[in-house]
Amino acid sequence: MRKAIIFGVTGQDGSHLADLLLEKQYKVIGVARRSSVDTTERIIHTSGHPNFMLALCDITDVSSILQLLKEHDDVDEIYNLAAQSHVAVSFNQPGYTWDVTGKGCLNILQSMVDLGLTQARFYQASSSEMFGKNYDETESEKYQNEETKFLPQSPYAIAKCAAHYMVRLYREGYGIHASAGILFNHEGPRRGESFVTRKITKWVGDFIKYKKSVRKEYTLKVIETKFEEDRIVFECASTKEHLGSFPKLRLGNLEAFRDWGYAGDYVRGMWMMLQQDIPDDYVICTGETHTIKEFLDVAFNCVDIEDWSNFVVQDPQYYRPAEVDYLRGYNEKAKEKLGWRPETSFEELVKMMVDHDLKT
Ligand code: NAP
Ligand code: G4F
Repeated sequence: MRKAIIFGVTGQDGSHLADLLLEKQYKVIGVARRSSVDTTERIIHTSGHPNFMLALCDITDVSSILQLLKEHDDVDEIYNLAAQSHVAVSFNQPGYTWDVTGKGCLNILQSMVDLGLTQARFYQASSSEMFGKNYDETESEKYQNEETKFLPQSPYAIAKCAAHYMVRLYREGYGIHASAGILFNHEGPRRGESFVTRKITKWVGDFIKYKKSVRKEYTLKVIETKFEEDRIVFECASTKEHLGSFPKLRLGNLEAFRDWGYAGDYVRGMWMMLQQDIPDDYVICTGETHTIKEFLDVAFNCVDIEDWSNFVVQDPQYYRPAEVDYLRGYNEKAKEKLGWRPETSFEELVKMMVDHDLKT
């Protein structure tokens, strides 16, 4: 039975990857860090699985990595998905982001070398954020691929670049089978609630549930919707009695373009990279790009709201000191060499997330 270690198993991708590897009959060692609250919500369904084991380790603490790897020195595949992964947060906590997102990767790679774990294959979660402001251009399109130069725009992206170069160094310098997936944004119902896609779908779900609860409580009244500066107000059409209100959705820059795919599709790409004889770096993306405004269009359309402008407030607190304006990947290498392709369309992704947030 093949054995895999997943650093960051409690995160969105870690939980999808654990599902995939368990399906493939791996023994999975899922690594979580110590927390005062339960962080296993996304992997709760794996608890009790005979091939799944949870281990405690923090990637900023080399001794804890060494301990873990010594205990599992027969490991076949090591996936580093652990990170302080929020770009906006990285501007407020740059040093911490560096320690986790940048140095954490080095800590794992060097521990592999120190322990002589050269049989194990390594995956690093690199990011399209590394391209930052840069893209390549033909007459008809703008895109990023494996050859596009990095021009990072945040402490997060700079830490990811450092880790990415570290992977190449340990591959070439120490002969480790280390690959990096340059993944473009990927989302789904397990996405953290402060990333823009999930923030939108969660708000839509909560708003519709709230509206239904007002309707249920005031079944005999004709209800009118009024838009105030910060809130959506429900009142009785005839008496103007206040029946309830809901805060508007507060967002930052709505003009940025992102290449959004489904996380469940992307973890397949990670696994495929480690099945290759030769380690390498691959872009994983859909090849389509949409603005946040377009995401809003589709999400609000799912609940039959055609114009979202009255429901959204643009709030300067969500603007970043530096922005990544345009991300659109080119996935030919992954298609050709790995046989990977995305299976979920943009519209299917948004609908999947809205449907989930309407139910929960
Ligand atoms: P996520 O949901 O934020 O998950 C991050 C994981 O890292 C969580 O399990 C977190 O644990 C863990 N972690 C944080 N600090 C740690 C530490 N010091 N030691 C050990 N574990 C630690 O991120 P994701 O969306 O699944 O992304 C997975 C990886 O891919 C990240 O490295 C991210 O930067 C990268 N990436 C993501 C995307 C995307 O669009 N999702 C695109 C490109 C690259 P807690 O649960 O305790 O917080
Ligand atoms: O959803 P976001 O926070 O994702 P971002 O910054 O693109 O980063 C994500 O994808 C990267 C891959 O490219 C990963 F490496 C990284 O770990 C993370 O998963 O923001 C997307 C866009 C930005 O342009 C942001 O300025 O949405 C804009 N935005 C507008 N209003 C907002 C908001 N972002 C957030 N988080 N919250 C808002 O209210």
